[in-house]
Amino acid sequence: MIPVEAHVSMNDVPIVGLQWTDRTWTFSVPVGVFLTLLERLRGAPVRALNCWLLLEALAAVRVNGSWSAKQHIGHLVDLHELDEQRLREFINRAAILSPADPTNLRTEHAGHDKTPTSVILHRFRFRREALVERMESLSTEDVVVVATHPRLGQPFRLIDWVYFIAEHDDHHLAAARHALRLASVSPSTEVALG
Ligand code: NI
Repeated sequence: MIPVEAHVSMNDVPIVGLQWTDRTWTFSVPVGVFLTLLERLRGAPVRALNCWLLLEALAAVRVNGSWSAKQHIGHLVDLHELDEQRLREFINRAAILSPADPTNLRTEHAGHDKTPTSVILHRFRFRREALVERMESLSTEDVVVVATHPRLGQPFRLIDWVYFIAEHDDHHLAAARHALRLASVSPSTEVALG
């Protein structure tokens, strides 16, 4: 059992979310969990919807210049083309995958904050379903094909990349929830809500 003192002191230290690019990776998922990972990818838009059962206006609020909840989910939509491209690269046995834009310019200029949440969610679900459908038809041989991730400089299997996407989804879902929480207590929210 955890001593009470330890429990109290743990409560005193808030958990700060790690920056995505600060994460380090050990890839070891067995091929047999591929379909489990596809369920995570398929379920991300539904979990994003669950995240948004709050005021629409809160979802567009940016606190201290950080991304709004809409931008976090819109970012997952923006990455769809890169995901499709990387899937093709794995299938075509490319040595190295296409890089992501580290500045996320597309998300910065996409206008997600002015787009209704229902539209962002529809785009996310539609595109994600298409990606998962393609992945469902892969063979065991495809799932273990290796390519190098350009930013990590680390070779990984297609199944490791799918795990990477699932973790990236969760990273932004958690960040969207955090942005909503910040928006709900921020003085600037009153302005946003008019
Ligand atoms: Ni990201």
